Amino acid sequence: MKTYLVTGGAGFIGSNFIHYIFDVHNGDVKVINVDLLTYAGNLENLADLEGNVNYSFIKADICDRDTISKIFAQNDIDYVVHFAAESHVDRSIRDPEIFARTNVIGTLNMLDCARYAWEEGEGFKEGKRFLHVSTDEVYGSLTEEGTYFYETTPYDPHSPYSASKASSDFMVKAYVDTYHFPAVITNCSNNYGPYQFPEKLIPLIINNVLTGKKLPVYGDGKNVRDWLYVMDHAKAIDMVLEKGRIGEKYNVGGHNEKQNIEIVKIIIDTIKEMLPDDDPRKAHINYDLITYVEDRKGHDRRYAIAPDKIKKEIGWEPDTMFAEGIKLTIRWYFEHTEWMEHVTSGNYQKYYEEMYK
Ligand code: NAD
Ligand code: TDX
Repeated sequence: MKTYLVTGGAGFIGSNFIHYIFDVHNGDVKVINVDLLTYAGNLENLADLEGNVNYSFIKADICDRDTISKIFAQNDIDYVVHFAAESHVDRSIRDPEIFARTNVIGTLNMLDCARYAWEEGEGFKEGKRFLHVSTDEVYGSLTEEGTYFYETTPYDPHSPYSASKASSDFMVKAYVDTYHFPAVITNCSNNYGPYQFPEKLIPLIINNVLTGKKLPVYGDGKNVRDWLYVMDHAKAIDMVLEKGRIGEKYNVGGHNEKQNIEIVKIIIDTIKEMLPDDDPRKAHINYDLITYVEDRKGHDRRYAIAPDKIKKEIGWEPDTMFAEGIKLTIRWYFEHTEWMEHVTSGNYQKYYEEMYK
């Protein structure tokens, strides 16, 4: 049975990934979830795993060398899956420093603690893997239609967020090149699905439609993102851990490019379609809620991933097409109004204190 140290497992993708691996490996995995529980981390996302002997949670900062090295000393970790990060571009524009601390220094600390724990003779113990979860934003911005980000595309980050992720990717590369450290990197496109914090476009729009608020669209609404259902990202990570070559990087994406304004309209239409006719909210849900607002500073125009390498080398394919994934996501938010209330009201802290008192 493999032991996974998952950082940032209480966040959006991390919590979906933990559910995914318990499910796909029939519970035959051991997971240690290390998360600082910032505003973006929520243990409610994993409430179903409380009491599972193969799952444990440790509240810790990835920058804290003592605590992280103790976790390595006390557990025989096979795989590190490193999600923990500050992840929101708009926050990075307002407050860049925490992005450098968490994303760069935190990644360096995780790498170095793993290096010391896994060292054996001149090399590293057999079978160990450090998977660094990165983003397509490190490649910069595309303008011409039909062009894509490949693994060989030079890095050209623009926001403090993407610059911090690019720096952390280079730190991973440095560990591979210098120490032959057993790391791989995945660079994924925009994810959507359950448990995503409502500061990101899709859950923000769903929540605002359901509560009758304006729908803020930055600039002309024609910026393009390449959307992937979060469980398909989890599947890619699981497959790269098993089959990826050390020192390689793998782009992850499902060729699903959409302009932001298209996304907003799809969500409005889908919610209208899914709500029962007698739902009083239905009458107020229409395109008039769309409000064009000031553009994001340095707003990247278009992202589009070429996933050829992961498909060819690893055999990964996405399972959930957007038309289905967006319905699954909206349904999840319909059914989890309490979750939304907790994460937007600060009640979550109360939940945490009650559970861990
Ligand atoms: P998220 O913001 O939902 O979750 C981040 C998690 O990290 C939270 O649980 C938070 O509490 C934790 N965390 C933050 N600082 C920490 C620290 N110092 N120590 C320990 N834990 C800390 O983010 P997400 O959207 O789930 O993204 C996860 C990873 O995937 C990030 O590295 C992000 O760059 C990458 N990524 C995200 C997307 C996307 O579309 N969301 C796409 C590609 C890659
Ligand atoms: O209110 C909004 N209105 C709007 O028009 C918000 C929150 C966003 N937008 C636009 C900005 C982007 O063009 O929608 C697009 C998507 O925005 P975000 O959801 O903030 O995602 P993005 O900036 O593309 O970054 C995301 O994908 C890559 C994640 O937040 C990153 O963590 C990931 O690395």
